[in-house]
Amino acid sequence: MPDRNALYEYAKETYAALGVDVDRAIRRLASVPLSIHCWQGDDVSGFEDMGALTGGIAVTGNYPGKARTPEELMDDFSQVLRLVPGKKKLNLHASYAILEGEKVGRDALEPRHFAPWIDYAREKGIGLDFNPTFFSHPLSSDGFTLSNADAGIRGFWIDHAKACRAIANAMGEALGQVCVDNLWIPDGSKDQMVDKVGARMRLKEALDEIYSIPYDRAHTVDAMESKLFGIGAESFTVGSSEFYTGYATQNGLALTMDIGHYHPTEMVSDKISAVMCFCQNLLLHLSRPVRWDSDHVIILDDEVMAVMKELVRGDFLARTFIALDYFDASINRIAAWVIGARNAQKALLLALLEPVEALRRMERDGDYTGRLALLERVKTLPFGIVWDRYCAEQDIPGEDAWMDEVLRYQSEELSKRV
Ligand code: RNT
Ligand code: ZN
Repeated sequence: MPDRNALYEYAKETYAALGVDVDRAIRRLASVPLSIHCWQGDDVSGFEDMGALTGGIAVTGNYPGKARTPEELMDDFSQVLRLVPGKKKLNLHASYAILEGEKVGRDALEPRHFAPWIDYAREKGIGLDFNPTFFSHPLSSDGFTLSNADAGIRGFWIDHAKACRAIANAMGEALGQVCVDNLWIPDGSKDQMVDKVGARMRLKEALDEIYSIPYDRAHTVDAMESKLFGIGAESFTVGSSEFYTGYATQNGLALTMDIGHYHPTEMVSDKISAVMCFCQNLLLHLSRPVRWDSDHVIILDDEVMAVMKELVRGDFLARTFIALDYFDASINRIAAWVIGARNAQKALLLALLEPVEALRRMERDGDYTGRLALLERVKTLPFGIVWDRYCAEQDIPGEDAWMDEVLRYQSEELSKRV
């Protein structure tokens, strides 16, 4: 068997013949941050003791070893950091505040309640992203938060969203890199809604109030995430795709697109080049809907690869935030994290290795036969060799080795959590 360097030289030459600079692709890959969600580690439980997960999302499975405390979640995430190459961020939800016995409502959260997370991120040399939590709470039990007809309940959630923006701003300032604050609300109705516009206008006014306070975009960027339906809210969703596309566009905010939040034949990859004509920033939630918005671990599938290709082909990387959003409790949670995070990076590497210039030229010249032939040829290029090299350069276990680390951690740590 040839040595690894010889293999890499072979891969480089193969790509170079198509006009692709592999070293450059690897350098670019290493510079793009991937936001990894904290909530895969504990099935979206958080640390507030609010009881069951609500808001129309669901985690299934009972694989042992779930993180029960901030310390355990930090330990588990540190393990993930060791097994995922590239630049990483930790994505937190407000429900992961570390209150140490203090009784604090979500409307009164402050940056200090996240100080241990900020210290953790600083120590690990990673950034943070943030999300207000509008679910799993008594005041969201009727299915409406920012669009609630009750002014008192609406006000509580407006205050929560404002508090979260201040926290995101503090995180960004403390770490010297932008902290994206992503707003998703579960608001919707199980059965037919008559006054749809009433709910949507209440949401619009709530957002106007929430975003009235300006923050430095170097510290925090505001994003909003639409959805098609939730469990128990199948007939109507207040924050629909059109609603937030309109709001984000009109107000210069970032739009969040979650791969699982559209009709099954709609593809986020097809939407990116359209919304980027109007939106300054895009936040992607990489997820995998199986039959419904089931939030399975992302695999290296057509849609994840197509999304990354769009970002590279359209030169949108600098305006896009890439985040993971899935939760599977039926398999080892560290592995779930690592598989998804590595797949996101693999998909991005594949996109960076695409001979875009050659493909563009063919398209411009009307050579659609050549374009199709090259798109198919690319699929059998020695991508795996480049990926292995990238992991080695980053000092991260390769495909043949990372699972051993997960199993070791499972037997030394996770198996003791009963
Ligand atoms: C819900 C949204 C949202 C959540 C997280 C936990 O459908 O996708 O992003 O998954 O906020
Ligand atoms: Zn999402």
